[in-house]
Amino acid sequence: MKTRLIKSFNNYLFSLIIAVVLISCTTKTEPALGMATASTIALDADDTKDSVKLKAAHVVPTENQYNALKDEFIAFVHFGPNTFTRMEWGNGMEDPAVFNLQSLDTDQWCKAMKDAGMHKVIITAKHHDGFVLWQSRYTDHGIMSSPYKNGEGDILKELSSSCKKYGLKLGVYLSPADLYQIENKDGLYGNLSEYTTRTIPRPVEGRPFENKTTFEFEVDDYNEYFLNQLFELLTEYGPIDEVWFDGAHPKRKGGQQYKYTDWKQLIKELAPNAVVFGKEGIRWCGNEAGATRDTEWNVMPYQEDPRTMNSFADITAEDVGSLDKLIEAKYLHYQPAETNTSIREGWFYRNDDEQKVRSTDDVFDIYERAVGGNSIFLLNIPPNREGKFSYQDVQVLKETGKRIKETYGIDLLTDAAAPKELLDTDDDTYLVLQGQQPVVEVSLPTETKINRFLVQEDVRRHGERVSEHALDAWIDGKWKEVATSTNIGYKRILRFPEVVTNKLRLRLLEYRYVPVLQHISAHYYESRPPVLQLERNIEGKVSIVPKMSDFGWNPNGENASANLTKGMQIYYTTDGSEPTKKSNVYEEPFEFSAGEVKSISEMNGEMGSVASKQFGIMKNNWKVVGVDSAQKEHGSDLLKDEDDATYWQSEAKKTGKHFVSIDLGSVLNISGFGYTPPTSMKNGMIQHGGVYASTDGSNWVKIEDFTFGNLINDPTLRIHTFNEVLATRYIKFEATEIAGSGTTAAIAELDIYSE
Ligand code: FUL
Repeated sequence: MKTRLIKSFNNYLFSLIIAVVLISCTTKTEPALGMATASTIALDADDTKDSVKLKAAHVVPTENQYNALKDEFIAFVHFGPNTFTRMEWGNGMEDPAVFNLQSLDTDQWCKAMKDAGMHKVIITAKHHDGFVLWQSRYTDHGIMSSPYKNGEGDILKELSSSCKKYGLKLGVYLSPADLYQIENKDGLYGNLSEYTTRTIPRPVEGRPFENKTTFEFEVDDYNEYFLNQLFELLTEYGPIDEVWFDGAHPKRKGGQQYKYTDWKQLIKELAPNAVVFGKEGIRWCGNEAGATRDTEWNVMPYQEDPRTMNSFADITAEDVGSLDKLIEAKYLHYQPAETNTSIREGWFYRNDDEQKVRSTDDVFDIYERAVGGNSIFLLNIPPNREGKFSYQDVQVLKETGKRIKETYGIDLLTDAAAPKELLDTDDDTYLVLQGQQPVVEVSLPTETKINRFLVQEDVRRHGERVSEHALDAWIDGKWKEVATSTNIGYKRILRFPEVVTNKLRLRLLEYRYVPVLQHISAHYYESRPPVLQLERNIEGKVSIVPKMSDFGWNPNGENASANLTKGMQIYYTTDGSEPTKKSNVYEEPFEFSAGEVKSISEMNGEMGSVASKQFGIMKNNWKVVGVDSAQKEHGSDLLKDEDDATYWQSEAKKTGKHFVSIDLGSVLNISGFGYTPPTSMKNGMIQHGGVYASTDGSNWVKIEDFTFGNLINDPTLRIHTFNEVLATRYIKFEATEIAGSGTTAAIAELDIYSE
């Protein structure tokens, strides 16, 4: 034991020397600049690939953009008439009385956001329906005409004071699209009014502004209305740190144009710290699902100068910032992405039982991909009709915050030997990595469990430069590569299977100019063996994967629990026995015709729970030979496609009686069947029916009846076993009663079990 200690101390000393040698090869404090930095840099006609690279490496964020990046995890709040009408988009003609708010608890919102580790909240002061949540002087279509506090309430005021109490920044979403101003007869949107010089804010009798600033703009009625409202929002609710301009338009009218350059001037003066979303400040990530790009550069190519542009198109392609794209541009412009999605299915609250809420795994996975992928994570939490965040949402926020704290609040490199500029949390220190092969080596005083590594470039002063990097860990006396990735930028989180090591090495492999790092840290995410899910495809191949969340809205295609539990092992059996570490190791989908597969996951020695599935006979020879009816997109083949997400659904019939008959391809001895109802709708659950057999597909003999209960509340697989094994080639299922007195029958999947 003693010799081991001495040995590891010697190793530590040796690594310390290496680290010192490495540091001495680098310049630490002198900036590594090949030209002046700026947040927008023009390209010239004679720029070459190399000069574009150099310029791209010198595009830096503005102070406001940098602060927005540092906020990392921020909240979105969608609240308004839609919360009460259960619509995603209103039509602008809603009676303000539908916003029947009886209570409001913005402190509860802010506490939940704070617990989640969020730093800012952006509220829909006005969504596309035009209803305003604050006491605007310029319209009656809003909170002032609703029952809330007899028309005296002001949600912005309440939120702004809660934000102060909880130390959160505030942002406002002011929708340029405005259906109320389009639809009502005196509406200003697209009313073809003249552009004349107008003073902002327009004085309103009896309601003076404390802020006496005024502006003169050459605008039409709607732009004036919009500027007046911006003036109210930016001067009467404390500092505003973000202004969110949504690009979506349910409707347009009269060729209405937006004079964004005037809006911008007003924002710059009244809210100097605000970043502007949807314009040159912050860009949309390109989807609303929580999907992230593997490589998210924040230096964007523009054909026009973004500093003077009036309208900005959405940037949605997968590759937007590679060198090949930059070369085609006239301007390079720093513009960080916001990854925006909702914790619920939809942007507005609808209800607590049907509107699914993302799991903590899901939210934490998006957090790591978004924040750890050079973007800002903007998560929407829609308040309910009691003016609160629902219980489930609060729990997920709490648990996500706990995971962030437990994982990223503990830096395992605190006592490590490595360049101190990288280990400290001081934004003003950085490390220039000059030399043939820029490498950072870190030595830990003891063997440490690590599965996350975080690295940041000094984007504020040096921009984003690294385009390829790798991480090695010292294991069994040699370096082992544990993770590779592309760019870094503001922050990159590398996730990899757990290693136990006392030395790490970060290699910067490709870069646009001398790499300059700002911070590194190592972490451990306490992952647990995930719950498994077994599926068989139509070719008969069984796959076993961590269970995907069943959040159906805008799926981002990521398997959150697989992302979080890197380094997991799966074992399985096909003979009915309990799986253990000695069972088959699952590596890839395997062929399996019928019977039970049992599986178990293992992570770092800890075993998960057993997941099993009974697979019926293969369906590739089945033919549906009779069906009473089928709805257009729900044909009868969907009941045998091995996909629970698709289903057969009959037309409606008052009696609720429907049937489907199948040719199994040959005579088989069958012992029962499985019925999986659809989960995406509550219609068509077959709760009672009969099974028939036939040798020729036309003369049927009744075998027995079946009954399934509680299908609406629990729409999962039901198995009916026959009293006796049945030898048949043709089988018919007749639905005689549909749950909830329904009139159509539906089957997501039918399984037939052999002896
Ligand atoms: C979209 C809007 O249409 C949605 O309602 C929501 O506000 C989302 C954040 O942006 O474009």
